[in-house]
Amino acid sequence: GKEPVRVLVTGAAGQIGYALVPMIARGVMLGPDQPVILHMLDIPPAAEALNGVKMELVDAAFPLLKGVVATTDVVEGCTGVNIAIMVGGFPRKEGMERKDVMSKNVSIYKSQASALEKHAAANCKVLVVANPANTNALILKEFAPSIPEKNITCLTRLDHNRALGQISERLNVQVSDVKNAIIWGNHSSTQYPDVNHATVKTPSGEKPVRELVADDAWYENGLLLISIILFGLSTLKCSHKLHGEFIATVQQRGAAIIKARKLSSALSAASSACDHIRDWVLGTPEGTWVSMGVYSDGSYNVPAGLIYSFPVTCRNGEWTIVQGLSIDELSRKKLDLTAEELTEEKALAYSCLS
Ligand code: NAX
Repeated sequence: GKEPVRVLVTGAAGQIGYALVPMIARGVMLGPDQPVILHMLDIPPAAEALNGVKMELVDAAFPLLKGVVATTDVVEGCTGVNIAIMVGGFPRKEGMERKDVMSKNVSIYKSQASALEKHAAANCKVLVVANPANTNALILKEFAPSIPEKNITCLTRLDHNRALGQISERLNVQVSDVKNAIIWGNHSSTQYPDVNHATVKTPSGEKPVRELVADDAWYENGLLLISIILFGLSTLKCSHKLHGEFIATVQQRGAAIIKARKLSSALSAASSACDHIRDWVLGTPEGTWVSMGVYSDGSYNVPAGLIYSFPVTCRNGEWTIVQGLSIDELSRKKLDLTAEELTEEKALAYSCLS
């Protein structure tokens, strides 16, 4: 059989951790023939809860799970890991200044970066989930200079999947027939969910959405047009709800979940983290791209040196930014706006270092 892969989950006693570790142990992340050893890291106040999660992992008797390391020691947690999913962080609490939250997370990510740099396996792949995800990933990159920058990413796949889900719901098609949405920029409310290049599989073949809509400003009201073209006038009765709702719905979805559940997204975040790593390691299907927060090289005139979400394809364990997509004027503004926010976050993070 294959050698086990060591997967670190930080914040493993939290609610995303609780949803994520069984998915990893079942092979959802790395495939049904890939044994895993789970490293679960949390902080001392959560040690007892963490041990409870470990007990449940043992009780679930997962055939692929070859070992569990549950620890509050960063070095022990990071030693030998091939994949690191960074879910632990300092949450923003009521009335806290942005700078104070940033400062806490900067110090967490700075020290965990050093531990990963010294103790992780060579070529360890890192996914940062904890907010502010893009900037935490940037700090991690800065303080782990020997880890290739291509190996440090942040999660925007949840937003990407939310976009696919919204298109599917509104157009009444299977989510598996929708692809190539894009999340640009920050995992925050300035993110730009872009469906200009998305396609839907229909009985008469795959339809690039732009081909179906002549109007360049289709995005604001495009879903209405598309739904009428693809699915007939019967969709008209709910059509007023489609108008301009898409971007806001995707951007505000996290808040809507909190309102409904009184807790933030957990199962969808965990599932999307598995999608992110699975596609990164095992590759994206031909003709499909996904969104990942990656170190910007200046593609699409996004400032280099930010962790920014782009459309990517993956092959042989490496992501590549999809090039050459047309960016209209509305999109350009939105790409720039979210880049500006990330530039400000970066400055704030650096000011916390000094
Ligand atoms: P929880 O508060 O349930 O869990 C966080 C866990 O991290 C806790 O067990 C805590 O003890 C631990 N922790 C804190 N500091 C740590 C440290 N220095 N080392 C190791 N562990 C540490 O939060 P949960 O709902 O699981 O969310 C986790 C993070 O994901 C949050 O930062 C949240 O904002 C972020 N999210 C990011 C998403 C994304 O798409 N990028 C979506 C979901 C989620 O909101």
